Amino acid sequence: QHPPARSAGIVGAPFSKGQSRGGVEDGPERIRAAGLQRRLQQLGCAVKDYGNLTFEDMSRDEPMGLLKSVRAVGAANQKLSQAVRAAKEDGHTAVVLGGDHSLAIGSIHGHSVAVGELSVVWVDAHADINTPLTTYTGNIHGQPVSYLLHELRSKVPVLPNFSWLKPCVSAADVVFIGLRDVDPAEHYILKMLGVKTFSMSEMDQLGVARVMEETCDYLSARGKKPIHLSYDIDAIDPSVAPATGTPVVGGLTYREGVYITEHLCQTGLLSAVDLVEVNPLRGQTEEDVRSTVSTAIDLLLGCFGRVREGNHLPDYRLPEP
Ligand code: EXY
Ligand code: MN
Ligand code: MN
Ligand code: MN
Repeated sequence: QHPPARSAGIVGAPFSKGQSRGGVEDGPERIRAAGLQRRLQQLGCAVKDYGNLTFEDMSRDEPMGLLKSVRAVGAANQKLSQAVRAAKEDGHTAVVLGGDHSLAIGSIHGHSVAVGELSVVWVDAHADINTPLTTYTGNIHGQPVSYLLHELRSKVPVLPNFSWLKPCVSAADVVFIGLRDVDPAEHYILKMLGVKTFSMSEMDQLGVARVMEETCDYLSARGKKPIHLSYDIDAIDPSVAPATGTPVVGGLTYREGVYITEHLCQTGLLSAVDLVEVNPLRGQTEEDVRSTVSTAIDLLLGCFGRVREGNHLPDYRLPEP
């Protein structure tokens, strides 16, 4: 019924320079401290924790026009790309704990270097597809998709510390889920490229089960490629996951959020997962942080075979009286 639980290769990426709020670099430790490894192991999943990457401080990283921390983001993603590639080559399903969403640049790039063409499922309130020329915040966490798409190659300049990056994803291999805060230029790009999107309107109209059925049918029509799930915690409604830098009302319920991971796990194609934008400093209370982190853990467990009907290990035997 469900594919056998596999092994998770966890890479912590405490990186925050893709946006301007402190705290998101503490995401990986908070998620680990809430018991991620133990909970995965209880599912029968093997876990290799590669620890946290360390990112050098850039001595000179002046803004380029609006664009902030370009060199730091470029260098961090190059490092992450190599780490994700290594986790894939060790045979794991890669798990990248962010950190901000600019990390998807390196994560998806490293994944594709290791396994070739990918399908990408991007679960987010935002489309993160601004180019360096359309952004009006200058935050690179609002831009990673544009750096990765073949179709936008001529619209994205080669930036300092980004010369290693080659676009590696086709627009037709990407599905967005959860959109509800999309800039005009981003909307234009999505329409121009004909990208498949399920905004919160479609979620309301179709329900999560049909959204996931259509997502998988759409992606598999182009061949059963390994799936990269890039999950921004801000896709989930802020009432459930408030500790994040750019919360947007009207998000996924906890149940919708978890269902997405359960469904993708069942395809047997899930090959890497990013869980990003958990920012412990953005919670108003400790309960806000706990609820956000606990949701992040449940999303990751869903990716590795946890189902709500219950689970048991294959070698479980009833105790004899
Ligand atoms: N579209 C806005 C921007 O480009 O700055 C907001 C992006 C927020 C991105 C968060 C991580 O998903
Ligand atoms: Mn995002
Ligand atoms: Mn977002
Ligand atoms: Mn399906």
